[in-house]
Amino acid sequence: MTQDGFPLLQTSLRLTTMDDSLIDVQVDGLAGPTHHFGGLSAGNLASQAHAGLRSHPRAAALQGLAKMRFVMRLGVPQAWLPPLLRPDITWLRRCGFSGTDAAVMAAASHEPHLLKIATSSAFMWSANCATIIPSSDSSDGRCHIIMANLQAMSHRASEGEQRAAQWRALCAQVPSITVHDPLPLVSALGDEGAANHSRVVSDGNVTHIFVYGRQANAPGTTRLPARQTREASTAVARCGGLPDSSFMTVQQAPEAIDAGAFHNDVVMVGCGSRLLIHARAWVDQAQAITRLRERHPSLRVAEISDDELSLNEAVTSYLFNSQLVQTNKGLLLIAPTHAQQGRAGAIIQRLCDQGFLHQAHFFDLQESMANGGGPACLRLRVPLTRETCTQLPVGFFLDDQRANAIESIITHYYREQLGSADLIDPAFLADCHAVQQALTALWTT
Ligand code: SUG
Repeated sequence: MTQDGFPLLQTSLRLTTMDDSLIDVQVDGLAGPTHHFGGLSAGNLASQAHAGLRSHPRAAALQGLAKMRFVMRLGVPQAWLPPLLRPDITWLRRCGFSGTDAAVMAAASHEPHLLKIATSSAFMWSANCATIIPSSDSSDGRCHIIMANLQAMSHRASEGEQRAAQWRALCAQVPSITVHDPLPLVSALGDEGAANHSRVVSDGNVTHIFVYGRQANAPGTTRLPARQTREASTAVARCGGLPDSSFMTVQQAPEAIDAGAFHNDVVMVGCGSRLLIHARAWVDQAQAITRLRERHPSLRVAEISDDELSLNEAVTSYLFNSQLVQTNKGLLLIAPTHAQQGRAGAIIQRLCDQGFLHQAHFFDLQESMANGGGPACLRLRVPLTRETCTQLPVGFFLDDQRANAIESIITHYYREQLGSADLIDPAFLADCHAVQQALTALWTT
C-alpha cells in the first residue's frame, strides 16, 4: 500500500510494447451519470444536432466499458479514469447560488445554461485530458503530463484543474512523472490536449506533431471555433522538455474545422510509424509529410483523398477518430459503427487488404458519438516504462474483476434515460454522489 491508500501494481501485466522501453497504456475516461446532450460545443456538429434530446447515461458508460474490455483482452494495458464529480455544486455556488445542494440545483434550473455546464460529463473524452511527453523523449528524462486547460468551451474549462488533482494522487508514488497544471486559462493559450497531438516513432527517431487551429492575436480564418492555439502547442512542448528538433507544429486546415473537425483527431490518427489522414487535414500538408519522411523514412501514410471521402463524410463517419492499437499481429483499428458501411467502410476494407491494418473492429458508441466523441476521443495514450507501470496503483488498470465491479455500479446507479427535469431531482443528486464514492474507491483499492 502507498501513503495515499493506493495498492501498488505487483501483478505482471501482459504488456504490448511500442518499442523496447515504452508501454503504450490506453487510459479511457468513464462517462458519468450526468451524461447529457447539452448542445454545449459550438463547432461540434454532433453536439449541436443532438442538443436537448434525452440521453442514456447507463448505455454511455456501458458502451465505453465494452470498448475498454475489448482492448484489455487483446493484452494491451487498459487503464481508466473515474468520472469527475458532477453536478459541480462548488462551481454553481461560485455563480452565486446558495443553500443546500438541492436548493442550489433548484435555483440553478432557472439558469439552464449554467446548469448544463455544471452537469456536463465531457471529461469522459480523455484524449482532451492532457498531452503526454514520455520519459524517453524529454530532455530531463522524466515523463511529463501536461493537463489541458480546455478553455475554449465553458463546460470543459474546469476539467483541467480537477483532472490534475486526480493524476497527482495517482502518480504520488511515481518519482519519474511530473504532472503539470493546465496552461493559464486565457484565449491565447487554448489547449485541447492529445486530441491535437501525435507521436511518430520510427527509424530511431521520435517526432511529436502538434496541430493548432489558430494563432493568438491573429485574424481568425475559420467560421467555426478553432480551439487550439499555436502558442499553446509550443508552450506544451516547452513544459514537456521537448528538444526543438523533436517536434513540429502544423496548422489544421480551416476548411476541416469548418466542416466540423473541431479537433485534429477528427481528420487524422497515427500510431508508431503509420498515419491515417484526410488529404485536406492540414495547411501545407504535402510539405509537412515530406518533413516527417526526412526523419522517418519508413513512415507509412494512408492519405485519403477528397474523392474517396469528403471532409463532410469524414466528420459524419468519424473514420479518422478510430483508435489504432498495436498488437503482436499488427495494427488494429477500433472504429465506430458509423464507419462500417459506405465509403468509410470501403476504405477500411482496402487498408486491411493492403496490409496497412491487420484488422478492424467496430463498436457501437452511439451515446458518445452523439456528442462528437468517437473511440479515439475516449482514450488517452500514455507511453510508460515497465517500471513506472509497476509503481502506479493497481486500481488504475482494468482487469476482468474491476471491469465487473464498474459494471455493477453503472447498472445499479446510472439512469437509463436522462432529461432536463431529472437534473434537479434530489434523488439524482444523491445517486451521483454515491457513484463518485463507489468508483473512486474502486480506483484507489
Ligand atoms: O469537446 N463534446 C466534446 C467532444 C470531445 C471529443 N474529443 C476529441 N475529439 N478528442 C467537445 O466538443 C459535447 C457536450 C454537450 O454538448 O453536451 C462535448 O463537449
